[in-house]
Amino acid sequence: MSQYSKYDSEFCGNIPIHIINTVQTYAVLVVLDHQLVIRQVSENVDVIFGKNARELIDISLQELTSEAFAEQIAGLRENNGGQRFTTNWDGHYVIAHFQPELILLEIETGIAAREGATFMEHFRDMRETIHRIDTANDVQSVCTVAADELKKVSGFDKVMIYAFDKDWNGHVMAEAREEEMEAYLRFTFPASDIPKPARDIYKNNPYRFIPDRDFEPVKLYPVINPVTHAFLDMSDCNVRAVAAVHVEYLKNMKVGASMSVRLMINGELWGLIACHHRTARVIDHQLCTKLELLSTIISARINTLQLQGYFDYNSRLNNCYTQVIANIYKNDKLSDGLAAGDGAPILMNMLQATGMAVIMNREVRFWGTVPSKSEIEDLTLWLHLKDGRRVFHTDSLAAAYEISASLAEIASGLLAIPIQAQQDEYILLFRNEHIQTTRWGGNPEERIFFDKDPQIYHPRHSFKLWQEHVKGYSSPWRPEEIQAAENLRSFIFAFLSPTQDNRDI
Ligand code: BLA
Repeated sequence: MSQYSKYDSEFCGNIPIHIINTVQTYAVLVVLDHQLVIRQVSENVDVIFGKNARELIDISLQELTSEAFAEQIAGLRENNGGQRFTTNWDGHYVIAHFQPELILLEIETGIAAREGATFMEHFRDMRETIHRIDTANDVQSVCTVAADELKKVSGFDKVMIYAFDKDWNGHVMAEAREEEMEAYLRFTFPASDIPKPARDIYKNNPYRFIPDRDFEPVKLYPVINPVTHAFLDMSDCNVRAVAAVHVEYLKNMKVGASMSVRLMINGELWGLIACHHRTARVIDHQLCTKLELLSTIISARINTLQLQGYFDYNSRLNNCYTQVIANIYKNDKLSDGLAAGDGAPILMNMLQATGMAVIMNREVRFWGTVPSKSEIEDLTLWLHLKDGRRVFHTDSLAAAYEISASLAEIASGLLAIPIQAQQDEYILLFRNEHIQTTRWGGNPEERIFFDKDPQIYHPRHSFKLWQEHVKGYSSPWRPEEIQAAENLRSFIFAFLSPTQDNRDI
């Protein structure tokens, strides 16, 4: 709900997660200038290189690793168009990131499996999963299949498919979990749980991996990057340490390890694959890559089905629209065309209205469930003050105009198509109230606790179901419906304009 979005933009959104200046322990970070000289490192470098951070500063990558590896990194810098790249050195997975002045190498401390499976073998493992995702027939089924399949592929205790709404609250569409874990299926989580800076990072980085919630953050040495003279921008860095509020959040959720993989549609974050494990769990980089690949297949399937849905919906609208116009022509007069035969029911069906009134020639005609004649007359007086050249629409008449609860029940949604607004002539379409129930994961009003010191705050402790019922709204008018109503308004204008013969007088 929009009243909860304040914390996102004004509060949680200000946490500077990209300059946290510490890393998690599953990898070390080596920061080079473009001459491939080491300028900054994480203080755990000794785990891999046997030397402390100070000893590595100002030596070349070639000296630290090998000529071949340094050449590979230089080649990637030239040819990779700034994209991150995964390679390996001495049995360790390495992710390289290229910034204008710096190159960041994340080197995993674990040793990768030497006997890597071939691409064919990996593909064979995933073929059935891909087939199931690709043959799911609606978005909900894709999510259900994806949660089940990804739990099997990843081995996480719980996998959720999480979809964002227009206010960036997230809805758990599907969940596959170990029985003992708390169920979040069909729960909604407020936007502030994943604030904008955290969401933005998925644009460049396909996943966020936190293998051990209880890691001891490791500092960078030196603290200020000597090339940029600023804190290191770690936005794209996987091993970046985790904001304290989120560590606490994971603790409260009893999650030991977490991984979230983006679901992107047309360059926008549509949702996340949220994976939880009850204990700490480092997963192999190959598995991260597999989940990244599957996430693109899931996104593509959701995109296809959504496009198919828009197409089907628009075809239905166009079909109804043609029938409405044909009926007006057949009857020669606008009022008869809208009222005679199936005219009104088709228009109501086209715009999914539960009631309709046509106010024309000082007459009011009704279909379906509508307000009383005097209420409609009051409404038209109010509409008179609006821009009579455009369609007016609202999904909460109560928010725009003072109405009684009983009127809200039948007319929370209003779409007014002006016939001749100066003369208070309209087609009014009503939608009844649709009480919206949101199943929040914990009371969203209590999602942040402040300490006595207001600088210190904590996330909520409970994610138990907290239901909210919002009254006074109808289902929203879709943009395609508003466009169809605008088209009808233009048609009516043209129909009435030439001679004015076509109307009842
Ligand atoms: C990050 N919050 C995140 C992330 C997720 C969530 C997925 C990305 C990191 C990760 O994968 O663990 C939230 N995880 C969820 C939700 C579900 C889930 C909703 O599984 C539901 C099933 N968090 C708060 C509050 C603030 C906050 C009150 O609860 C701010 C005041 C911030 N969340 C926050 C921050 C990050 C984050 C700053 C980024 C952490 C980081 O990347 O360092």
